[in-house]
Amino acid sequence: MTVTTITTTPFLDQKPGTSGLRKKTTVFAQPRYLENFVQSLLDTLPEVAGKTLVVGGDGRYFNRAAIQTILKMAAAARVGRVLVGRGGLLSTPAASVIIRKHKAYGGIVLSASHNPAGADGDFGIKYNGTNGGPAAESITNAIYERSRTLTQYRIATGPDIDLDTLGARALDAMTIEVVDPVADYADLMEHLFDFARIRAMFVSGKFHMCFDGMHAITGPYGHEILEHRLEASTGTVIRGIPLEDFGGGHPDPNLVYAHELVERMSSARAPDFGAASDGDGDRNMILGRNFFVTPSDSLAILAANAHLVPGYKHGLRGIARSMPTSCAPDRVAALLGIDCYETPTGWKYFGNLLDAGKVTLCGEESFGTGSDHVREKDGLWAVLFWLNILAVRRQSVESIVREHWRKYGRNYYSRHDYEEVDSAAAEQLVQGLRDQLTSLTGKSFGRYRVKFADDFSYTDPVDHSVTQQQGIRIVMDNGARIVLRLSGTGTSGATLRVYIESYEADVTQQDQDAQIALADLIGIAEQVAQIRKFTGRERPTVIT
Ligand code: VG1
Ligand code: CO
Repeated sequence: MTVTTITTTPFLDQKPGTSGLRKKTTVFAQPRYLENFVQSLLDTLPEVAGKTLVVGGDGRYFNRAAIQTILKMAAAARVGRVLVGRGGLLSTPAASVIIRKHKAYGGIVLSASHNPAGADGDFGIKYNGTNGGPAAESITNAIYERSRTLTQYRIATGPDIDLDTLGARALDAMTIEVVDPVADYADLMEHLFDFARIRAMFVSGKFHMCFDGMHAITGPYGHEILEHRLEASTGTVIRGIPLEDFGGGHPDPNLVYAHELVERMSSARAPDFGAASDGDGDRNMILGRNFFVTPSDSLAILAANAHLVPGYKHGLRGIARSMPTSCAPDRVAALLGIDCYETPTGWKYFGNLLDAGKVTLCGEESFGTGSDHVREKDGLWAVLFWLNILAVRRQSVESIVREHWRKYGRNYYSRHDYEEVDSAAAEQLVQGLRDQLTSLTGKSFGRYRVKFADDFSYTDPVDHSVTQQQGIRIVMDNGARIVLRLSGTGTSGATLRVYIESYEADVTQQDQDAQIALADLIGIAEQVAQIRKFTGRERPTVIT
């Protein structure tokens, strides 16, 4: 093999955010940009020589080209073996499954997840460790530091590798194994859930579902698992073919971007169950007939019903939720007598808790739910979990949620996103809040009184690492909360996220529209943070 050493100069902006390094595709595609980051990664993990790596992505534009580069650089770094999904495809949770099942040293996942794709869209790269989960901040920081002083990268020269035929081939001393992207993942799902029971529900002809693959990675997984293994009728999966530009859509499963599914679910002949996933397959949106389940409620409901599902019938060790996620799961944990952990936003903070056996289920308000079966959030897994519960309980989605509220109370919840606002103004808004933290405590706003206000800081219970400035919390005496933070996944400007929550135990008050139930708190958020002034926006871009 001929390895070429190429002289480079550092790019100073290669700092991974909430989930890997995400930039405009045009940034990634410029000469040396991807190469610099990959070399920084390989330099940070010199022990990867001789080991196995897993590589795959969500199929977006530049995925294939990036994989060819990564394979050639891995060969130059003397990596022993690389498992690649056929066509360069692997959903994020499937990559996690393959890393764990094949005891790989780690994996490189190419995705910008819910961000739009294409030549003028976004691209991303993320490193996962031996446990199958996103690398801890200590590693991503080390990669970033390395990238700032990089002077050269090494790459094998030679023709492109065939990624479309299953089987092993050699790139000099390195073996490349092209694997089925779906099989290992589907097998694990079959092991966790009662496929026979779910299949019987589909075959009865009395239960219909619609799954929106959003022309992103989960289409092939949905076809194999839902339509083939579970015998749901053909056509259950819509927009199931992965396209390089995701069909021009925004692969974010929320009420705005999954509007086709939302319309179907509110039509006269709506199916019983609707679900959607995001670009890389780790998110899930759950819908009943004319009924939206908030991700926070979904996590709480999965926890409360876990005993009905084979993979979880022996009970849960604990639950973890990200700080902005509603407190609904905490109430289930309290009743089950297990711990509920509150972590910063981003799946990497769940890894230690899962590895240490402290939690079984975890979730985020941003349509992410998962368990200790992998170390990523897992979209289809959540859908199958719901299907298993529906097959056992034989009730509608709505009646399951309403029963849950009657028993545990309802956490009214909403997130308001202000996308692509001016970065400096967004920073000023946050700084303005930090300056008010002390004076806010004890202050009254109408019927609310602030119990405490802080900038969330997290001490990992396993390795005791401390992560600071993870979001402004304004917590009221009655437990209602306003949380504000800036996104760490955007690629242009800043995105402000405002999370609003209040608890309602009274069954007669549980049927309001969330925006109405939360109107006072939304007003307080505006009053305290001066969102309109700083963002220059009259209303949020997306309301969930
Ligand atoms: C967002 C979500 C966060 C999630 C992250 C990655 O981050 O809020 O909960 O873990 O995306 O999800 P941020 O920093 O933009 O709020 V994915 O599906 O984009 O990997
Ligand atoms: Co995602």
